[in-house]
Amino acid sequence: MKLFGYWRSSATYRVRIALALKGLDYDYAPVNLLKGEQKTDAYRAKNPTGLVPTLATNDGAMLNQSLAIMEYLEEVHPSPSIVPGNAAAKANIRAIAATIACEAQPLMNLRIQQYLKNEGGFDDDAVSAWLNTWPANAMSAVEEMLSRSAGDFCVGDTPSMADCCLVPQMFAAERFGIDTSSFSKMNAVYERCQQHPAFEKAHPLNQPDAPEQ
Ligand SMILES: N[C@@H](CCC(=O)N[C@@H](CS)C(=O)NCC(=O)O)C(=O)O
Repeated sequence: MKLFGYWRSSATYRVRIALALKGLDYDYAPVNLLKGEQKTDAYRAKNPTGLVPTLATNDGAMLNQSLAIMEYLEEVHPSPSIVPGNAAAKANIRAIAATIACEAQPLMNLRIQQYLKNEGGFDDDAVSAWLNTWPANAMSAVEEMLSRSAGDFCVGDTPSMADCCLVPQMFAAERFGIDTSSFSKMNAVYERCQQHPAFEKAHPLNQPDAPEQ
């Protein structure tokens, strides 16, 4: 398998965690978002959204969308599971993952922040207010979801696809100055995940395209 991604991309980070939790090896092809490599025709031929990640599978498929890629990994390599438990637990895992991937992260993505600044006339304070409203609202919903489902991890005591989404979201929130101080459950899970070897392996700073400093 080959993963096309970027060290600091939260959607790529999700897939890296899933690959690491399942103990799967893969090649890595960096796509430099700051240089706009995601917008080239060559990359768009692999992923029409012009976003990372993309996973090229061993049997020639070119997969887009981090949630779909993680579901693919679960189908093809079911053990260890990243969607464990009974039907309700699985639904909770997918709901937390979707709330982060569909409701929070898209509203703080690079191209959205660039549009707010370049086309919308937002200064740094206005962008910060945006981030602390829209993505933060979705994160607040995740905090409530965790109060119903969390054990050591987002749902129960096993790391799952929900944690694959939560950790990159918390990392990005730190980076963009979203106030997470009231999200005690999310912070507890985030801290626990960071002690886990799979999450450590997937950390942005441990990727080959991360800058040395
Ligand atoms: N829904 C997509 C989101 C992908 C996404 O937003 N990727 C970001 C990095 S985390 C990206 O490629 N941004 C480049 C840009 O905005 O130009 C997924 O889950 O794969």
